[in-house]
Amino acid sequence: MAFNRYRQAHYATSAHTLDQLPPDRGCEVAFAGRSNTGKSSVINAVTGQRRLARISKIPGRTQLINFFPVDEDHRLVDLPGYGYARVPGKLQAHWEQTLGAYIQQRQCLAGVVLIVDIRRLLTEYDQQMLLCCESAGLPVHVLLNKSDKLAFGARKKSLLQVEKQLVNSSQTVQLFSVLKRSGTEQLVAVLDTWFFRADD
Ligand SMILES: Nc1nc2c(ncn2[C@@H]2O[C@H](COP(=O)(O)OP(=O)(O)OP(=O)(O)O)[C@@H](O)[C@H]2O)c(=O)[nH]1
Ligand SMILES: [Mg+2]
Repeated sequence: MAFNRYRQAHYATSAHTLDQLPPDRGCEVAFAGRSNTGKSSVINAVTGQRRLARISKIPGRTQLINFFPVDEDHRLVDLPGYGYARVPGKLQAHWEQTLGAYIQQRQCLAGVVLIVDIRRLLTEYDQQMLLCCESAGLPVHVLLNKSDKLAFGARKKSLLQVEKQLVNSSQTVQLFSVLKRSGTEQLVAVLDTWFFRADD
């Protein structure tokens, strides 16, 4: 197995508002997506740590922006899920605004991993996220997570369908399953490109 530096990740801090973010230095990759698609589970899978990010069967578990430094200059960021109807309206609006502003303003953000449930494909919110990232000049890598829930043929079909919905050539997509532990190496390769391309 290829070297995975993300195993060194640890929890550092959380933010509820933009003024609580750590200094805008170094390089960051954010994990975004609807509630309950598996953002926190993917962070645990890629870091090989079962309890680094908190996961839950109940949507809306991650309610803060959580920062996981890999080293002094590189951080993974677990974002609260969007589009969960049962989160009170005021809180939902707060997060929609905060996430939008984070993506547009954060200078050290190098890319966004957008996690979707393969059974739902891209929702309207996800499509807005693709456009938001495009206007911020950020690459997006879409994970079709929970691919264990579909048979081989249906998985391929979903992959082709989402490929067609991407809005530019810096947006890519792959199949992923936390449960089956599949897709991690491909994801690590994308993270390495975003984080370390400039250093090589
Ligand atoms: N079958 C299956 N279940 C998964 C997979 N990934 C995550 N889950 C389950 O999906 C549920 C939600 O996972 P989380 O990682 O908490 O999702 P999240 O996107 O961080 O959710 P919020 O923080 O609430 O937005 C949990 O019950 C996970 O065990 C997967 O690949 N396959
Ligand atoms: Mg979460």
